[in-house]
Amino acid sequence: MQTTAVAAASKRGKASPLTDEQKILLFRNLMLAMALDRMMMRVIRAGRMVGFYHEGGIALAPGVAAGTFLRKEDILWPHYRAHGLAHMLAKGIDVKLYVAEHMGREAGCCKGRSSFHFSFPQDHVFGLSGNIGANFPMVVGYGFAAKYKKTDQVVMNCSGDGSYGEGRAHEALLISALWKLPVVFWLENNGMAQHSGEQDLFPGKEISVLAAGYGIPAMKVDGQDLFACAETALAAIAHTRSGKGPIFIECRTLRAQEHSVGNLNNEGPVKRDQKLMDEWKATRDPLKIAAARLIEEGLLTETVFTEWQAEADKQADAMDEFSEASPKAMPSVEELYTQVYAGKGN
Ligand SMILES: Cc1ncc(C[n+]2csc(CCOP(=O)(O)OP(=O)(O)O)c2C)c(N)n1
Ligand SMILES: [Mg+2]
Repeated sequence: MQTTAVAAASKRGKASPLTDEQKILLFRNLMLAMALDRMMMRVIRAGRMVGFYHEGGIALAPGVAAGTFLRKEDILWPHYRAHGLAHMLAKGIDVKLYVAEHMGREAGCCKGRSSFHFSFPQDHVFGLSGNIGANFPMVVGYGFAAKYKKTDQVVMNCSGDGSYGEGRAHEALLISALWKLPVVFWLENNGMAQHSGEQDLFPGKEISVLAAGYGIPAMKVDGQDLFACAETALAAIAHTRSGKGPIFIECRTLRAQEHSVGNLNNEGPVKRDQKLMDEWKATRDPLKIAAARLIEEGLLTETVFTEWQAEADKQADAMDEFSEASPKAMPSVEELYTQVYAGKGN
């Protein structure tokens, strides 16, 4: 078992491989992702969203880290929580198209037809699914194609702890290891899978030990520490790009709110620990942790923090306004058959 605790590395300060510019970029990506997540929550609570939203809350640092260092041609399967917002924003999608899509507008990335079953093919995000575990067969295919075509593409495969109880996950680990496919298995473990707690789903001590059974190296990281996550992502991407095959990363975080909007009183048999959630929100907010680090390193001041925060909120509001200004998706009967696999029949 090659589990390495890397979270401590980021606290070594100078030993960090991240440049000052990279730290600022990561920080501002996280700030914008969290501002957008808040805006999306306002929109759905106001009844202006089509379909669901699954709040990211204080668990968006791993997503930002996973997306920030990918090249355009690298393939990203984002975790469905916050509908991949943090991952895709960091990879460079046009986020206003994501917002408009959720609001069922023609300006959306899939013309408002998809809710969160969309894609950004131009950015090599070929899909996102509400079917938990749907990523696994897909990323093996992407990885196989990348290797077969002799590219040095990396496949960033992000998903939650809930997906690793599925047979598909184990098949994907096995085949990726056997064929040395360039897949990063990026697990965002928030301790919950809808109504089930981790302890009800996994008999072992931690999920990352699964990787050892397939000979895949694994690393664990504190998911609240943006820079530790980013260092881990850099190392994982370098490992995979160099042809060494898959790698497994477990980011530890917490779902500090309900599963999705409207589920507050429907949390199933697992009683959530409100005190723990409040405590994490107060003391383990990844943006505050990263800000403290940047201030300590002389890269940020309280005043600049406030300015950037206001800017991020303004950007998020502008994307809401952009979406509102676009016509509601109202496909004609003829159009219903376009861009779907099913045909009209005989
Ligand atoms: C195949 C399948 N089974 C069950 C569900 C219902 N479901 C939706 S989200 C979810 C939990 C996913 O947990 P996890 O992957 O840990 O992500 P998290 O919500 O914790 O971020 C489940 C079981 C589903 N969408 N797809
Ligand atoms: Mg989970």
